Amino acid sequence: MQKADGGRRPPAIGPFQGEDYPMSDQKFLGLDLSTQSLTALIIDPHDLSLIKHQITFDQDLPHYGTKGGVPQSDDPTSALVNPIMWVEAVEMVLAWVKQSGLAGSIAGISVSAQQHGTVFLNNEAGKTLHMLSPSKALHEQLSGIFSRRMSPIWMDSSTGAECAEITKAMETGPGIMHLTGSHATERFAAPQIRKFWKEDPQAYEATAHIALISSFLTSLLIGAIAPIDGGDGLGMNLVNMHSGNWSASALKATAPGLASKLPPVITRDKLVGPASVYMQKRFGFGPGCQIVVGTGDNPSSLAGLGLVGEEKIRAISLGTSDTYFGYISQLLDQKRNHGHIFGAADGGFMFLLCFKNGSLTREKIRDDYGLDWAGFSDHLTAVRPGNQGRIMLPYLWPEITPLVLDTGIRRYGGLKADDPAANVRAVVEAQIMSMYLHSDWTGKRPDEILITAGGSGNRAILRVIAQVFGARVRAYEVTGSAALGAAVRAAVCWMKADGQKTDFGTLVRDITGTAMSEAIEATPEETRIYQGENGLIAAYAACEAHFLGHGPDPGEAIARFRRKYA
Ligand code: XUL
Repeated sequence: MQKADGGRRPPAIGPFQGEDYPMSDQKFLGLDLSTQSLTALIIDPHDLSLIKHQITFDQDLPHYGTKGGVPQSDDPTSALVNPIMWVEAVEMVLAWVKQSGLAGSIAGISVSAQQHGTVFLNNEAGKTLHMLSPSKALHEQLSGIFSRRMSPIWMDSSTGAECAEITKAMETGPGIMHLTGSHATERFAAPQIRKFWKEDPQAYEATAHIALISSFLTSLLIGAIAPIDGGDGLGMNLVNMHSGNWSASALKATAPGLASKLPPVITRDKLVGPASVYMQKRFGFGPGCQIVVGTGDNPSSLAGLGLVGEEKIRAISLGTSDTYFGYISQLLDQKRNHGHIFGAADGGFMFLLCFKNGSLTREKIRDDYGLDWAGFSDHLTAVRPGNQGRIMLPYLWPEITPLVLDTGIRRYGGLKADDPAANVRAVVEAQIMSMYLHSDWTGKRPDEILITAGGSGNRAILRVIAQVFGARVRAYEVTGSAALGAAVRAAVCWMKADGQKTDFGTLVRDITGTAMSEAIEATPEETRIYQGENGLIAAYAACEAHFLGHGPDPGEAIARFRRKYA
């Protein structure tokens, strides 16, 4: 099926070949491309084994000159990555899968990727992906398929003007938030596409396909342009969350001719094609190996934590960015200034708040005071909850929630820069209180919170989360819930197609076994220091409102806190 542009449609899915994989040979591969690394995780849902391999962009692909996975830029609002680096990373991890001797047993694969980043492909892309030569590496053959050399990623916040334009163009209808689940958001695909169209209309014109990073990597696996899933698709400001299709008014507000450059949207996990002939010949996957639609790292984490369908337990990911998220079966349509609705693997939804000043900010404070993580944790525990009303607004990078472009650390309530322990406590309290404050629209406060990603190993940070939220907190000790989510999504979708009984919660519990840490709980007195009347959250909110220019000097709010709690 040749398309007019010379590209090809995704291959027909063909008869499901579950019988090619006897039980002992049903392994599933999750590929998770985060900001800083690419992880391959192989799970076996029958013997419950799990093996993993990771490559880190800065160390393993030094020729791209990245720091934290992104080339350095003088403009703090810009974050662009060469997509061929991701392709080379895929080549490296799949070479590991081949070496592991397990490729032939892999029945299904799915991708998880950092959300929002866009990859712009020319009209050679479809054909080239289909005709790859197995004797050559992926990145050696794909450098000619891009119509834009650098892909904007989620850390880019340079599209304020385009967000305003899109919002205005859509204000006569129900509005962009009601339609797409998010305000026009700097890092989302629509404003990024609009900016590209405005700055380089010719290159935009030469773009035949716009992919998200998750659909781009899936395209590499099936050898054709892959669909976009609703989990990642709702992070574009382009999909109508009520219908699950592209929104005509959002497309129109974004850039001309956009509909023809976008693939179909799939709103629940589905097989999208077999591994391409190239993948079979070069890396040893079997002809029956099926690819499950790729998604964003957050919808994937939701699956990897076993929370698809679970509304009482919420999750916090302490990664490059920190996120607070949870499953919702019904759309929440409260008026709100922050947060997003994305799709979930079962066709339901999830809410998410993203905080850009996550682990990199904690690391910077740790380094500024010459500490290691043990020292950081000691300081964090040494200071009493509430930090005597000393408060920090730690915007070392432009912040997403709330939107702050003017970077820097602001200190209130007598917090002195030369006091390491007070600053360590202040940065962590600020991060967690911001999560609590800005998630007031997400329904009932949770009884339990699961913590994932790099920071989840730090029990001192987990304790602050328990104190601020007043919830039981458990660390999820399989670092990499997004990678596990990718593997588990591949398994659940494939096994269901094979007629086997399975669901996310059971499979994740079985695979992770004892990987959930003992619960950490705070005392009610500790939580009252934050949530009580005139508590630290109220004082923090006053500092934030003052800084954002819509509140009085927070001195009085801090004094009220001190009178009651310090
Ligand atoms: C979510 C977001 C980040 C990225 C990178 O909206 O921007 O969590 O997905 O992890």
